[in-house]
Amino acid sequence: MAQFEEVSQKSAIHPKPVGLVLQYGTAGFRTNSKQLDHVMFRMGLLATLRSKKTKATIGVMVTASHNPEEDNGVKLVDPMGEMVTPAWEVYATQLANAEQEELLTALKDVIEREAISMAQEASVFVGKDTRPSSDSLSQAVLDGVHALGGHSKDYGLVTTPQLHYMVCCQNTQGRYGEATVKGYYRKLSQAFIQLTKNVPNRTDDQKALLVDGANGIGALKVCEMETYLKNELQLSLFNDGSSGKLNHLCGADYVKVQQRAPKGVEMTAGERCCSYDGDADRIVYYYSGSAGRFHLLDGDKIATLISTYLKELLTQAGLDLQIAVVQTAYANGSSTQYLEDTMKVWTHTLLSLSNTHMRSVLTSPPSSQVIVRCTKTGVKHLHHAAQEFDIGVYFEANGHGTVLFSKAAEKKIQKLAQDSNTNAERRRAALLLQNTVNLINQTVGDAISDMLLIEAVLAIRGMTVQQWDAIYTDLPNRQLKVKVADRRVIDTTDAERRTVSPAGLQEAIDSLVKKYRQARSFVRPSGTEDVVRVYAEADTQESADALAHEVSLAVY
Ligand code: 16G
Ligand code: ZN
Repeated sequence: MAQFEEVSQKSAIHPKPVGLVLQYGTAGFRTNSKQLDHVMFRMGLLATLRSKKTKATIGVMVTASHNPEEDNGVKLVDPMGEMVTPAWEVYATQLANAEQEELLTALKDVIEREAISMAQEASVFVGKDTRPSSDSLSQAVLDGVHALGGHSKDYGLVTTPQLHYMVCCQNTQGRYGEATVKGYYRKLSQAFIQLTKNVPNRTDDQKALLVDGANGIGALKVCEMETYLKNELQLSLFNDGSSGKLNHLCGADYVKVQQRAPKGVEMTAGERCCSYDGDADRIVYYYSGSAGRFHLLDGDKIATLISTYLKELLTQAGLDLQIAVVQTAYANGSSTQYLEDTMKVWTHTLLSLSNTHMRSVLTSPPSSQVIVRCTKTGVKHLHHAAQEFDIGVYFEANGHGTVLFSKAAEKKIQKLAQDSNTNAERRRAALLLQNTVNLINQTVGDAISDMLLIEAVLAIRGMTVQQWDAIYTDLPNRQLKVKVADRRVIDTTDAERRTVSPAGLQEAIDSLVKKYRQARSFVRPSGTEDVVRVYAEADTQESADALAHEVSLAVY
């Protein structure tokens, strides 16, 4: 077939280094950019097949997120803007690792197994981050798409969540928004302005935010967005890519892991600051406290802020929607405890404090608790778990997360917001909820959208960053990496909180943990690096450090 001849010819321009084996990991392929040309071409092919199979537009994002600038990577985006389904991750690995002369066989194998009609049209959206290698690598993706006769739209430089958004907009015929970068800015900024416009007396100080763009795509895109925000948010941008290196001593991952401010951000005491990662799908906040002490507000603090805000609005609106927070093993023990215990009390308090008029409109009292779930690391696991609830707030401690609303929940909110017979207080809460839905990028974690949401919540609740931080106090914690001969010998269970192999390891961890107060520790093989990760928390930093160290020795 002519189509396959074209694939043969073009694949010769993107040859695979003999013997090279790569894995579609937690978030796609990720390695030194020099090893990826053939992978990109082949992901162009696979995305085209996925598009034919789903009869929908598929996305391909060229990025290696928070990895060093020399690396690159690629991930596929499914029709609703979610990460590609696991069965196709297997195909991705098979296709990437087929030697040059086996490529057509591997391709035909996918076509056959998925019973794909090659006559079906295909459409693929492609985006890339700011790495020097991203230009030629995204071109290789496009070559792959065209070699199989697929249509492509090259969005060029976009954040990962922007590309996810475009795919979702396209496949929902615009119901989710317009599939353009401008459409994205318009939707989010309108929602933000609607949310904040009635907040009384917002001072310039309250509107000011320092942003560390990690010298990456997020810096570029937040700059483009600024005019749409009409001074309702005043950003001071650092690490904008004009001089520094991508993710080098800056960005969300650096700040979270090192627990210190990024290079180049000039912050004065009490100022709100945030950092994006290299493809702007993660965000963390921080500020400098008294005596210059660094305070981090990570994904757990973000989830707490957002879920308490949503819970409050649901109560005010009298909407009985179930709300859950999905975390991973990395969630700080204090955050889990706060959500499980304190929120229950808090909601009761709120109900008893509410005025009689408000109580009278509550047909049935909202369920009093926020449900807390723990899943394995990786956005796809959290996203999947969050889909089970009316409202699922998911965040990894590293700052990757978003909120999902079920279709039924969105409808209830919309109906109430439009109901002119509803009393003013309920309607106000429903309108705030509606704009909150519009502000959130539900396809995947989005640093820009999350930033706007956090800023809106702080404004609406009249909270300072210190007050937000004081909701609960993090347990001191430490993360370490351990190099081992083969990290795959470690097998985990219970959402990665316990090991089942090698034999004896969990018992060793258990007895070490017993030595410390409020302690917890776990180990897991990384899905993105050839290391084993160790996490420990305890009542003091010294104890957390000591425990992490002792557990890492047990891993050898
Ligand atoms: C990837 C994941 C992130 C996860 C991290 C864990 C996505 C989009 N990204 O970056 O969610 O926290 O991997 O890395 O899923 P690790 O397995 O090396 O600890
Ligand atoms: Zn990222």
